[in-house]
Amino acid sequence: MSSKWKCLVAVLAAIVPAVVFADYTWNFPEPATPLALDTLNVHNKFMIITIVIFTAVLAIMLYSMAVHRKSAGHKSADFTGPKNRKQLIWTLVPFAILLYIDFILMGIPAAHSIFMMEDTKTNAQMVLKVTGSQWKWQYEFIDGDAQGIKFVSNLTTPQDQLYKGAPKGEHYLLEVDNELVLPTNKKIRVLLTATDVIHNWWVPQFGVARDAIPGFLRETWLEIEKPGIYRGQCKELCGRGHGYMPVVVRAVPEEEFKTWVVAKKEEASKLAAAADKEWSKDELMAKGGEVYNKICVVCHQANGQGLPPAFPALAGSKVVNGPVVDASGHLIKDSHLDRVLNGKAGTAMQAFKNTLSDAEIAAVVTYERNSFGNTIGGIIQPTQVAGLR
Ligand SMILES: [Cu+2]
Repeated sequence: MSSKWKCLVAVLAAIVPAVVFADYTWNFPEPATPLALDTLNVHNKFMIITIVIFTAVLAIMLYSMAVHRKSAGHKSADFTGPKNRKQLIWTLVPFAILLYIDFILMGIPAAHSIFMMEDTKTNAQMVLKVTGSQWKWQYEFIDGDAQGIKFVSNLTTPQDQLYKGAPKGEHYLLEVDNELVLPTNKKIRVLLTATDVIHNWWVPQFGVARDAIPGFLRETWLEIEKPGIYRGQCKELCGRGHGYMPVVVRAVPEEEFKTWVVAKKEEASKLAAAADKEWSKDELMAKGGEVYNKICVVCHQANGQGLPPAFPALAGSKVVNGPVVDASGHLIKDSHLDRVLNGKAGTAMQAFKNTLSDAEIAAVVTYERNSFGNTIGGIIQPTQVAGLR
């Protein structure tokens, strides 16, 4: 072997094992649904086919270039035009091979995957509605025992880790307060929409990533085969907090799911009862701080200074320090409470009336009016919010 070839072999010997035994994270995560498995198989099959074609074509090219080179005495052929039989065959045979590979070897499995993806209804046993909004996911069970369960899932990664350089936790940016709990081995039809901009509900292990578009209802489906915690993210750039709206799904066996449904319903009725009682200022401030640090802090910042001009400061704000109801008890337009309930059109300030409870809204408004140096002093009761919605 010439020294050039020896050198080439040595380089390949160094690279190949590194590629073969590369870290698993270079590959797809372990599929957890039939859909993910099917698309993974399609991917693997395509990779093999393209590697074979690439190797064969490259080998023929390199061989021809090396063996039939000019310096070895070869001359270029001068035949041309469609009437040359040899040239016609040289063109049509590879064309036929590629046609076969594209339509049969690759086309059939790809079509199978696509039909499978689109078939959200056959044997579906449950319907889940997922709504994306800046920057959180809302889940709602539409039918069955879990019907009526509706909650918002917010990022829980602490502010210190996000902004102050504290060491990152194991599930940095992939952790939430309310995980979506789903039963295993059940076909779940998932309806997707959004309230503001386009988001995308993506869990890699489910093989599912579908845009959630405002004004449209789109669908996909899941059938999770193994209990466990599955993490994903929004996959459509949706604004400043795009990286702060993870998806966390806890898949549990049917029985455990039923227990969760009962507990979640109890929690909801407790929340409803809490909205009816009179809250003390301390209770409102405590709850309000919790809500603020989960939801408002992304834009308005922990110190209430905001990030002007897009995200105005709450500290010293005219709106926050102004009245919320007029003399006859009606909600004042563009007041603090109106902004929180109904949002402000044309800005990132969204309406929270559908995603926060009366108690949460009363608490967070009270908190903002009595924090960051704001000293308006008054408190807002959940019952008052209920009446002004
Ligand atoms: Cu996003």
